[in-house]
Amino acid sequence: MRSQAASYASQVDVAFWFIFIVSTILLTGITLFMIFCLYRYSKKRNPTPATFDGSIFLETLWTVIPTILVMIMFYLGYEGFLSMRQAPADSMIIKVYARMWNWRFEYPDGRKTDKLVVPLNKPVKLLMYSEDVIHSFYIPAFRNKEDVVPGRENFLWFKAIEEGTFDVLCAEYCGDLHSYMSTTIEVLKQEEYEAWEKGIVLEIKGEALKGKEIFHGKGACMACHSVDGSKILGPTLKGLWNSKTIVIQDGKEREVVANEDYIKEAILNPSKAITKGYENIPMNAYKGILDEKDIKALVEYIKYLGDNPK
Ligand SMILES: [Cu+2]
Repeated sequence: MRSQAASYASQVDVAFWFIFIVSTILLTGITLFMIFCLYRYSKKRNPTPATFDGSIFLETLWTVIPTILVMIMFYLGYEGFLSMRQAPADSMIIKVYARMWNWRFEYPDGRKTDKLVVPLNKPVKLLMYSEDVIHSFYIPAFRNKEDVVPGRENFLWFKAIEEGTFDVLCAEYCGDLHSYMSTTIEVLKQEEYEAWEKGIVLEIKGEALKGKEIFHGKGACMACHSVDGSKILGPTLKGLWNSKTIVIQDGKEREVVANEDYIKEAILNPSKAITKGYENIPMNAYKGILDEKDIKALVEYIKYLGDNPK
């Protein structure tokens, strides 16, 4: 049997095989019985027709047995359905964008990829959007499938329990190149996943990379500023580049554009203007700690965080 690579895949298979086997037995049994009756009770063999009265026993039998079978099918199906529609609260969120004729994935830190990479044994919730027509996100090895409908958000969650690379398909005919609308999902061990995550982030080069090192190293900027959009002591640096921000300067609100000059000033003279909504926690003044070159590198890093990958 194909691999059951998601936590609920075996439930789907149990329901499928139960229904398939019961249907096969019934189809075969009824067909054989019909053929037997045609032969055994033909007019040739039975010139005088017989009459029958109802049989309580038979009527009960063919009411009760199918009812039990159908209830078992319902139970197996409903159980599987519940597991598939209840995403654990700690699921990692990945956004999926479908369009004619490809899939794009967006990770919590803003990275975008065209194949899905997920950690092993971790619940992942996909929030899915279509940019044009109806598509259907389908991972056969995971036994899941969900329509992606324009104008509304759909979700699908899974916990991958098997390492490897599996096919991702579109299961809704969506135009000429529908059959090319496929990609893969790669399930990696936690450590490998983290390495992959860093690998992509490390695609930054040159000055921006130097800036990143200063950010984590002698600048210790990460103590107060996040790069993933979360709010800690100071404003996040994600998306800061060239954005408009309200600051409080000399007791008055002022709108600034976070360009090179503003960022330089904010590093060297941090208390001069405070971003609205944040406390004036005296940031280290970096005069004398960071030189002109370091600051230039930090600006490059912030630039990188702003427009890549977005
Ligand atoms: Cu499609």
